[in-house]
Amino acid sequence: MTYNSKVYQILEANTPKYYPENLSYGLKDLSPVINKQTMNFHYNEHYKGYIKKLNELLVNKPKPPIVELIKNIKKYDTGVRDNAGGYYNHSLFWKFITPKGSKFDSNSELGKAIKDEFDSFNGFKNKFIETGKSQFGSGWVWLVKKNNKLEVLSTPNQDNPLMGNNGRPILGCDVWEHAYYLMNGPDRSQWLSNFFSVIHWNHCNTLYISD
Ligand code: MN3
Repeated sequence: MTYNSKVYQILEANTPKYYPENLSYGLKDLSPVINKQTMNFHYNEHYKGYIKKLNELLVNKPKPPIVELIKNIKKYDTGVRDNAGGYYNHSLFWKFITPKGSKFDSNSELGKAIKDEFDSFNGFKNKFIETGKSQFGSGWVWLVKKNNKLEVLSTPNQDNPLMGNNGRPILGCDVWEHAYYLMNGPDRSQWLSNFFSVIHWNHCNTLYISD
């Protein structure tokens, strides 16, 4: 059979391209900050749902690497924006956290940059919590690196800072109700505060120094 590039392109375009990231811990391992039921719904229902929908929306269409799609989101409609953001944001989020957290190292590159930008770790923590609390409705709060500086900002829905060229995520917290309601009810401040005890600071530092 001769190689037919047109047929190959059609097959390629129809192949699901986006897959869930595996978790490096068990669904119950973040408990009590994130209980097993929340992790199960969040990972198996919400996260996999965004991926399934994204693959469906882009069937017969090019499927670039997810970070490229996110950076070029203006070329796509709202459905792709929401589901691609949901996929990418959560893929990042599962790695921002680890059972019991990893110790914040004030002598790491990220630790020094946080002190430079926010005066102290607590200055940063307060700003992150306050920004997450102030995001009206569903969204995310982020620590980003932009022009070699750190900034804290929030995004609505499943938007990612890269969609608006607003910096590269170093840390982010999901402030959708599905992320915390089973543990914290409507108390988003408590969720954001508890989130600090499961942050994977070693991973965040690796992201910070990686460019
Ligand atoms: Mn979520």
